[in-house]
Amino acid sequence: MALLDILEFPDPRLRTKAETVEAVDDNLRQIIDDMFETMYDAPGIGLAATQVNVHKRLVVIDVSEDKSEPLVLINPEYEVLDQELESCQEGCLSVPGFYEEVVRPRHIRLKALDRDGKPYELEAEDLLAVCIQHEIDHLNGKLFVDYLSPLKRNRIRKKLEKQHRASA
Ligand code: QAP
Ligand code: CO
Repeated sequence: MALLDILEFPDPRLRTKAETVEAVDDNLRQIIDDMFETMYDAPGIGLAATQVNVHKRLVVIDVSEDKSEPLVLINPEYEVLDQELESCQEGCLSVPGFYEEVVRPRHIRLKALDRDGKPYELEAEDLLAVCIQHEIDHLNGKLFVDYLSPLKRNRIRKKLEKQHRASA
């Protein structure tokens, strides 16, 4: 097991579109284990492979309070189940220290492969639904700050760039 480095906004590598996973093998399971360790260490509730500079369609999520509901999403897809929207305060391990309201559909159906490569489906609402959408955005090179006004996004970018310069 190993902790992985997390890319931070505005790193251009976060804009990479991830590739479909062709084989769910031990090599991929090693990355999955390292991603869970990295997410729990942070601590966070979701981490996409893009954030650790692995450009495969792979996400780990656990929205429980006690690390009891680990979810692996390989090649995930979702459909919106009803038109109801919900505003949720979102954060991101790639945008540390910033939290903003984002509006998204509140009820979705997810289809993905699990860590054995087996297909599954689940319906998700509220925090889990938001988290799934946030993480799948990462696989498409999209960040929650893209939903904010350019003014807010640029403020966040400048503050993070300043921190990155200070720690370099
Ligand atoms: C995505 O984000 C998410 O700024 C997962 O300093 C977040 O796990 C979806 C984190 C909220 C829905 C609602 C953020 C940790 C963790 C930070 C995370 C930080 C330390 C973010
Ligand atoms: Co994120």
